[in-house]
Amino acid sequence: MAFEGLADRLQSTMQKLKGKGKVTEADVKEMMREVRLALLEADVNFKVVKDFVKRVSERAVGQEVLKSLTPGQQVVKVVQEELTALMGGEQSKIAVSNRPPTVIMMVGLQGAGKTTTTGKLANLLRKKYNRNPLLVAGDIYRPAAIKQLETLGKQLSMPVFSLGDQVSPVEIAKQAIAHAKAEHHDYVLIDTAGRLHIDENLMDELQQIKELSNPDEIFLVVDAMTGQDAVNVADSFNKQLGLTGVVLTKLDGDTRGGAALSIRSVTNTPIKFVGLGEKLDALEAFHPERMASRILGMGDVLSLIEKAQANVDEEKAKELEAKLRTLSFTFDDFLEQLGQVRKMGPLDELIGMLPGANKVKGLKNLQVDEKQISHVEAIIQSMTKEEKDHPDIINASRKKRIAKGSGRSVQEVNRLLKQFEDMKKMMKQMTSMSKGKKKGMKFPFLS
Ligand SMILES: Nc1nc2c(ncn2[C@@H]2O[C@H](COP(=O)(O)OP(=O)(O)OP(=O)(O)O)[C@@H](O)[C@H]2O)c(=O)[nH]1
Ligand SMILES: [Mg+2]
Repeated sequence: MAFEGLADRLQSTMQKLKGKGKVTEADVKEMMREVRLALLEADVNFKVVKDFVKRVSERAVGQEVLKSLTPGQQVVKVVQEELTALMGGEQSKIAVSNRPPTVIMMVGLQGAGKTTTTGKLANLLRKKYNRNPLLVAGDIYRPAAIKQLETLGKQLSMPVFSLGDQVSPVEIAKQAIAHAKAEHHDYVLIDTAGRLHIDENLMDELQQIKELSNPDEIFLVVDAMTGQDAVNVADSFNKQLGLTGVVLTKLDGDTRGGAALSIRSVTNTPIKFVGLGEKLDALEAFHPERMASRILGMGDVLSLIEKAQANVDEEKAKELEAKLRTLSFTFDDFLEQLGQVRKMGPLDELIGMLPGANKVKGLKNLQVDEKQISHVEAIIQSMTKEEKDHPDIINASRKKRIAKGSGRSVQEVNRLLKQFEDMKKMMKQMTSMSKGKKKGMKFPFLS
């Protein structure tokens, strides 16, 4: 998981202070030493670390913190606020031109994820903002580049504008924009060629595309795994071309986090989106505050709720909720719910968003095994309709049959039956507790 080392270290440092009724300047100093090391180890730019530590220290030894009733918690709050500020404070929105189309240029080094991100962004623009983007194949240098974008366009059922590899990218951009106007596309996303390092010829070309197409956004796509290099790359691109935003890709890998924490301060360019996987829906708007909370183990409940809303069928959720209330919830419903939770994404990513997930022993190391879910599904699928509706009829010989049918052991069948019973009990308590109060969607499987 990204940021794991940093999150662990910061959280254990904060933990020491949190409960303290009295915090001294020496305590703060000690904590800041650890914070400093944690950030450096996460590959955060040293100057950024220095400024950060200075700001937090000044605020943390301030009267309003030390004299407060909960100084430990106040210090944690200061760290959270400063981490948020470090990553840009407010979420940065994507531009909308008042003279459509809005033109976005994607630039960056080779393999950073430009082409993939172009596809993902188009997908997000359509899905979330109801837009009608045009993809533009502006990389004429890498042999398979045009084909790659066309394949993405096909997967998305979206048009890709291409003039082959014999027309200059500047001309392609120009014609693409004219085409977009004629066809009423409201966004134009121009994929450009990658470069191994900052290369003058290609930079000139980007400059020309920029002058001619007058883009509303120039997004630098950088690989989060490259840490400090990503920051340097962002700095030079920004100086030479002027960026409006950064897309940080491959945050699904185990990046230490340095790039995410340094880019904004070093280049004064906001991170606008993050890439969280290879699939076309693995792009999210970047929220500094949520990211800071996640790093500090306060959870990212907002993102979790958004994910649920985007992926869960609301009608089905209501139906399930009603069943839970009346306790007529069966194994078939359970199966249905597993499917819904699964649609939200890899489980360990979801668990990472739960508050305190890092602290619960076992939860973190429990590599939530997608396989285990398949096992649960297999067991339920081996039950008869009657068994699913009335699990109490499942006796020893039925258990054996179910185990055999699903290729699992009788112990596993037992465990699932027990979990299901426990869950129903828990729901019973919860529904009697919250009678009358309207609750939102529930995911007993996760809670
Ligand atoms: N895990 C993960 N992989 C990603 C992400 N974004 C892109 N990739 C992968 O990174 C590789 C390179 O992506 P491309 O989109 O081709 O990169 P590019 O910048 O267009 O590369 P060039 O055109 O050669 O300069 C592909 O295998 C992508 O699937 C991400 O957020 N997470
Ligand atoms: Mg590419």
